Amino acid sequence: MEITENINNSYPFTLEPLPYGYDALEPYIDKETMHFHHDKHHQTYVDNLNRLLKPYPVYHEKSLEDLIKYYYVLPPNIREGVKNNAGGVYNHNLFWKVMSPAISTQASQQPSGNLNNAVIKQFLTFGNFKSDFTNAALLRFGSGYAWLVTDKKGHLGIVSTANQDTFLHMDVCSLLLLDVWEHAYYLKYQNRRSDYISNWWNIVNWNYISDLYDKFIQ
Ligand code: MN3
Repeated sequence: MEITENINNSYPFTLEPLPYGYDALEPYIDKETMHFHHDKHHQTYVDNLNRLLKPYPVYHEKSLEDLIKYYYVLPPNIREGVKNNAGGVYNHNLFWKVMSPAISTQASQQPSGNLNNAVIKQFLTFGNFKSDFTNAALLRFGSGYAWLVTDKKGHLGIVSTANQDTFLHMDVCSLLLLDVWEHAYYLKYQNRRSDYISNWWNIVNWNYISDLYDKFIQ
């Protein structure tokens, strides 16, 4: 399923703007971190991807998703670079969307509808789910992400990936992801990844994620 709503989804790729202001996720993620994370790190993935593809017009029509899924057909000298940088573009496009400014109403603090039912069925409580996801994020060695994914039948899975790997080669939909690269939290939290994670739950956009789930399951 194509869940990246990039208006320019082939070469030259452009940086998707944040769907909210740089300070919108305060106090959980600070404005300075968002500027660095989006304007520098995310932008660098976009720039590197364009630089690698520039000499190869034959790949200029390929979508971001296809470049990631079929990276192995690319020339060997750009193969790894395209996989990593296209993954970086794709994952950050997803990451901004799963967050939203903190809202104090109880309803927005957890999933709703079908997704809520699936969480309860598989994890018994929302608290268990949060704790499993938190562990996946904490135990990710080095850089990477924690994910909540679903298959077409609506079965949920919590997993973690290294670097900028994606789930595009599998028949699952990524619902929720948490960036645990140090660049995502170091300015505010330094080495305290666990504080970053526990604060991050306040800004998860459950309305968006519950909607994604409904669209993907059959
Ligand atoms: Mn990042």
